[in-house]
Amino acid sequence: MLKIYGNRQSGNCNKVEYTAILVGVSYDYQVLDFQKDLKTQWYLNINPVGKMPAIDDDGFILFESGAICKYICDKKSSSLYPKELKQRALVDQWIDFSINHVGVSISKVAFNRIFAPMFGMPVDENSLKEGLQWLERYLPIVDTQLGKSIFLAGNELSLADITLLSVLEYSDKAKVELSSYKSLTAWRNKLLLMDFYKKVHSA
Ligand SMILES: N[C@@H](CCC(=O)N[C@@H](CS)C(=O)NCC(=O)O)C(=O)O
Repeated sequence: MLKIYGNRQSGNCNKVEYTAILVGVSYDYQVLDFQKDLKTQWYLNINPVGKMPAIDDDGFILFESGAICKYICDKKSSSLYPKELKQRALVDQWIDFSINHVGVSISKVAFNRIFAPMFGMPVDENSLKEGLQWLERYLPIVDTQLGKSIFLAGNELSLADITLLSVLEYSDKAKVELSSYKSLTAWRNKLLLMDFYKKVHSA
């Protein structure tokens, strides 16, 4: 059976679990402790980077959440990651944009507003400001797109939506104001009510 190594405090780990639920694959979830497990030899043998998530699919080991999600979708021939060339390219475009632009910006804000204070580390005001400025540039792009189609890469739910949703996982705690982005907020509220999301967040 597919084994997922992760922790439900992590957006990247949740993205993998959302995908597993949506494609209908059975899995065994091994909860990892951020402090105790990641740099142990047994886990470094699974993911030499010492980060989560990772999977073990009957001996096939994989790390990097994006690669894992695509593997799970393709294994189940799921339309969540479409096969058709151009539709897949659009899904990949929004996955990459969500991670490399929205995600990187939110990480700067989340680090300085949540994790630095939590771990007694200095807050980098410049990095925080930069993250917020970048979000002002990038969030309107997804908001506009979600005003044109029901989901991010068209009118079907795809891995692009799951990726953006997981990138936004810390937005509330990091006090990133999304309410002015009407289409994005309506899209997110719809996903938050779906069974896959509720299942992970009630586990
Ligand atoms: N690019 C990696 C990022 C993995 C990552 O940064 N994981 C975080 C949790 S979201 C982690 O394990 N952090 C603990 C650490 O760096 O010690 C992926 O998408 O899987």
